[in-house]
Amino acid sequence: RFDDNLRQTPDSIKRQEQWFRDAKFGAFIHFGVYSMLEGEYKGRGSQFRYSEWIQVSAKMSAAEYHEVAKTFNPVDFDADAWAKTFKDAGIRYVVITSKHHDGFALFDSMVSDYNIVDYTPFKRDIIKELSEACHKQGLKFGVYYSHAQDWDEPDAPYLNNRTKRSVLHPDLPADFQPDFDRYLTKKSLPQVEELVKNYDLDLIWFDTPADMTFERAKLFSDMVRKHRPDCLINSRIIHGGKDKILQENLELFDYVSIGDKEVPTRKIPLYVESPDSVSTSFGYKTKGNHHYHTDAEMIHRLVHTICAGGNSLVNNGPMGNGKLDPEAVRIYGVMGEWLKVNGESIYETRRNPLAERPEWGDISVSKDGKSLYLHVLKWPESGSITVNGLTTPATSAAFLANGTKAEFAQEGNGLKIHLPEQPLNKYDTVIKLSFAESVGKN
Ligand code: H79
Repeated sequence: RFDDNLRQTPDSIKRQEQWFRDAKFGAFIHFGVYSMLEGEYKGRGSQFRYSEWIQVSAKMSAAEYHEVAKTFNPVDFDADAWAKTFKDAGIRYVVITSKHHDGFALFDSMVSDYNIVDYTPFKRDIIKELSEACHKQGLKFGVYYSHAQDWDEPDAPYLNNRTKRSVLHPDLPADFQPDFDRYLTKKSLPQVEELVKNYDLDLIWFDTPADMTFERAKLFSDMVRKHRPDCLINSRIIHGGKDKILQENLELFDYVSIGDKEVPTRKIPLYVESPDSVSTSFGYKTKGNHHYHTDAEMIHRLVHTICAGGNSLVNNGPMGNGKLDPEAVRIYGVMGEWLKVNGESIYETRRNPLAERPEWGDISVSKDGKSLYLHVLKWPESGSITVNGLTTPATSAAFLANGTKAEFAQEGNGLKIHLPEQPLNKYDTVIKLSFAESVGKN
């Protein structure tokens, strides 16, 4: 999927370097009408992994979904409380669904009344409130926007025909001819214009580029850049999460979104972000097949993503009443506590500069290249770990957990560190290995 000779544009690199490459840890939020249903409608739909897909998984017509949307009233929504929870967990940026594939907008849109202000008793602009709360906390703020799919619009492409248009829109004339460009002109592009003009966005996260040609995607990237030149754009403006990235498309976006919940296993030549989640779903789910990751899994997923050269955007699905999911809050809390001690090995680091990913864990490096962070994820029975491929002598080694020195011996390119019997942290014991010179870039 990634040719080694791919080259990002200098403009994109500049935009990334303003904050994105140092931020590393973001919160993704999937919130909408589907949050109320928790993955099931009239006993149907829970077989899908993702609760935000309920309209499709339960085969709800647009009219049926509208009836649910009219009751969306997340009275306990408190943007300041959300932002504080994220901030306390060491999160540096937040990306929330401003419109998912269901077509329902969480912002005050003049383009379509199918939005939280005009269509529900709640009548408050969630995107506005959250953007202000996040910026007050010093967090960067972005929105997810499903620009190609829209289950409320018969003109939008339908999941590569996985779902019949006639299920969602049973009253369409038999000879209905969908016109994707009509949908783009009428709703998708004008809503993106509203978002970039009216909201203080640091990032816009497009998703699922069904039928998205270069020409169509360029309309979106031109729109964003005209109004908000520093706003980052993800690759799903044109590439799906599993697509092969093409050099000629790199001018359209700033960084690559890898697959949903994908944890990179090797170094990637472009700057990436993993859309991860605390659980198997993105939207809040209690029905059917669903589980949360363990605390250790969450920290290991974060570490591997950062060491491969990317950011981790960890999703939580708030509940229909507007409160954050308590289990997601707990998991973020665990990650935040770990980061308070070990954050130096995550924030502002760069990917592993050595040729190999070690079998005992993974490696990140400080921006100046003079300190390696050895993440010991699997405590070795041998009582020691080795680091191979070094070209310069190490000067010190210390455990981040308590600052104590680690004993090491270097012979040429190989370095051996003796470990205590027990790990110093139950998820990841980090050793800072420092050098007088940079160990090299990768
Ligand atoms: O917003 C989240 C997903 O809803 C969205 N991207 C992330 C960030 C997404 N859009 N499309 N896809 C994911 C891929 C579609 C997967 C599916 Fe399925 C295949 C949906 C229905 C069939 C997987 C398998 C989920 C249910 C069954």
